[in-house]
Amino acid sequence: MTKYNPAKIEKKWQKRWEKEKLYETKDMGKNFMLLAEFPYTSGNLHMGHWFTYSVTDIYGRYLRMNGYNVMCPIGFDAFGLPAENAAIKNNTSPEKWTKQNISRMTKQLKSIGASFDWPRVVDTSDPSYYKWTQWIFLKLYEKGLAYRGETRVNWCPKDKTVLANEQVVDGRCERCGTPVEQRELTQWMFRITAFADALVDEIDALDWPETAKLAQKNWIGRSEGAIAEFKIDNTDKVAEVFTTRIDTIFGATYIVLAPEHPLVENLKSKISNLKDVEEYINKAKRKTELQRMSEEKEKTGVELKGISAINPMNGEKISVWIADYVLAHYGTGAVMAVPAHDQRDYEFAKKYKKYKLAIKQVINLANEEIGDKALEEDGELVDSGEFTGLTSKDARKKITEWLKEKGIGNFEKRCRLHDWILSRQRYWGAPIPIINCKGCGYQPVLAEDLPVKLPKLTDFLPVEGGKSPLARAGKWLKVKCPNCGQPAERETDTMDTFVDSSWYFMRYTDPKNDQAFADKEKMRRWLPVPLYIGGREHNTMHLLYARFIAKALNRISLVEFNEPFLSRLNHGVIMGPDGKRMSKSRGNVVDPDAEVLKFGADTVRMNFAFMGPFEQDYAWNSDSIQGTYRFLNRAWNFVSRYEDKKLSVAAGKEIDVVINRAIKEIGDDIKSLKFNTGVSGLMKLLNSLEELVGQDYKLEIGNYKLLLKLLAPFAPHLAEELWMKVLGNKESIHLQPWPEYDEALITEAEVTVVIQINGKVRDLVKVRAGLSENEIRDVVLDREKIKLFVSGKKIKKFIYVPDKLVNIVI
Ligand code: ANZ
Ligand code: ZN
Repeated sequence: MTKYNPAKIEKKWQKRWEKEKLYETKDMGKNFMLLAEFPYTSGNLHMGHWFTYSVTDIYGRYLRMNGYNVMCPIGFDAFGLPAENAAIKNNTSPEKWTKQNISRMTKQLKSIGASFDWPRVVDTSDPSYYKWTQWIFLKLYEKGLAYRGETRVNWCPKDKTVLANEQVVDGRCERCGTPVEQRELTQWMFRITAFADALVDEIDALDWPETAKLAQKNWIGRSEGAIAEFKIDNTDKVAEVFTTRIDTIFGATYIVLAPEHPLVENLKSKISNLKDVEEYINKAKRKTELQRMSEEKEKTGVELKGISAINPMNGEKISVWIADYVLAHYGTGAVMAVPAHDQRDYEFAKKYKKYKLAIKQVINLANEEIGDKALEEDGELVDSGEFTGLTSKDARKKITEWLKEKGIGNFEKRCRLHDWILSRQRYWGAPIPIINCKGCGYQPVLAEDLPVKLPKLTDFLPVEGGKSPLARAGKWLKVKCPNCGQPAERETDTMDTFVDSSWYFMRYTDPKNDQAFADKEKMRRWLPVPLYIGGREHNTMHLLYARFIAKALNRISLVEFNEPFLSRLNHGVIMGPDGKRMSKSRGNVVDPDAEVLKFGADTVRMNFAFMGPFEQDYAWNSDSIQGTYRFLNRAWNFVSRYEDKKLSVAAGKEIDVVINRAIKEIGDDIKSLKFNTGVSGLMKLLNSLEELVGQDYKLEIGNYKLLLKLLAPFAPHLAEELWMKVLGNKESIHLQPWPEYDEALITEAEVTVVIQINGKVRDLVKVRAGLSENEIRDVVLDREKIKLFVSGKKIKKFIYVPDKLVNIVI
């Protein structure tokens, strides 16, 4: 018997599988694209990548054994700032840096032993890929879904580029930590707001974690309300406000405008404290949106003296202010302030007490009075003229109708979502395929002239005035206008890398196509993606952008699906052994390559599966990996001994029960993505088999084969080696079907348990009969639906009627 030596067998099988094209997918079959987020080309695979790809691969192998034509694609998200920064620092080119990283990461990815379909690999920085990123941009441009517009942007003065809101962390650039400034710039944008309703309404039908759905809804921030006009006294001007609480309008005791609101400019001649006002405006302009929205921050503002507005409901004259907590680009950039019922307005009115901003209660709530907080809930209207006595809900409808009749208001929906700014003033991205002609304006590059290739440069520092380094590429820059033939210039902005990654999964279906971004028939066979696995940090941007691009392409009939990812699984984060996020500065980074050298890829893969539910975060634990390694050694020795003993005669019923139950349980676990219990199942199975053999039972070869098949998705190299070399098979274990089980041998009944929260039925769950209270508690609290209700709340009581009902009191 030989000793288990992963170093010897793993490389061998990886090479052989690749040579025999074991995981190269054909288009026909029961197709299943098992998508895991592709890596950014940072140069190194870290624990998070290993976690994602090894666990995803377990599922992929299981599906393949169950008759699916599984595609496990892989690629590289290869454009982006770090390449450029590294190039500047190390005096090389972003291209070289990226290509080196790709080749290093390819080696690392291969060492996982995952069933990646390598010939389908995509590299978003390759001209054969970004040609189609550019083509998609042009299609959207043609339909008015890409446009150029003036916008206030976050600007990093060090990286000299525009940042998305999400790339600003605590007012600083996510990448380099420099405080972010605000600038007005003309930028290329995608009209994602045109799809806001669809993006909200169509997410419910998807099989996604509720947390991800909620994150997108909050991000889009749709709210339904009304607009109303407040006349500015002694002028022909009006301030139009957007409110979700028009029922409180009788309590509106002043108006607040965003500092950038055009009315301020228009009313200048009437403002008596103009100097103070202008000073305030200048200060506000330097803050980011997030700083301005911050709830904790003390509210500041300044009154526009000499100006007053008129409350349209009761004719009262009220003062007009500007304050930076009112955002210029949300709603109408103006709010009616109701200090009695809005906390921000309340704090503001208290702060500027000396101006006597009245706090006028117009909503009654049973037994509640305004103390040191506004009364924000719905209630019954008081002091509200003819609307007194209505509920808030009825009043919102009636008051809006009243305003509408008078022509000074209407129902209105607004979204917090802004259009997607895709311009980046950087080099290492897909050039925006536009030509700027003095006579004809912005002209699209002709489709036959795509790709607009990145020119070779030596200097990647941004050009003064915030222009992309491409502004330095003299020769590349000068082209003829495709419309009039006169000398013109290329656009020098490149695209946000989120554009590249918004469609990469489509390219996997047809990665070499040079006539289309992907063939329609091929997309029909593979898309939409049935399961997408990735990190929860992508709940909003990447996932939202990909949904938008799918919807936009669908609207222009380029794809047939309207949602790209039918289900989504968010994996957890692997922390350092100290339970903190792994980082070089903390010195708690565990390098997966080193672990592979010590234990082999099979152990590392299996250990990830074993750590716990895929969705949760874990601290790296070296005991657990030792344990997994010992288990694989035992499995190796157990099967290896088969040859020594030459066992032959059939085993008794006891073995059949053990094995049939294992097939079902391990299969069910993998199918429902509960990989950790799958591994425990395997451990249990091996224990039982070892015991039985210890009691002098004899196993037939079929039992050994079975054990290996169940092990194959988790430890593919070990299983293959034993399958071929010890049990003497000729065809790869990874092409074998998943074993079937005999239902009759697994007699344990299943029951359906009703789950209630505070007495209301919220969910049902099928479980094995006879679970204990602790067992059912784990099952119940792990359910997405239940988590939504329970998370952050205290469980007062957990009532269990065995096999029938659970009631959680919170
Ligand atoms: C009066 C009012 C009374 C309000 C009340 C709330 C409570 P969401 O739900 O997020 O859409 N608002 C409107 N435009 C704003 C802007 N540009 N910047 C900051 N705040 C703005 O919030 C809508 C509410 O946010 C609106 O309803 C308005 O305040 C404020 F008892 O109007 B409300
Ligand atoms: Zn022209």
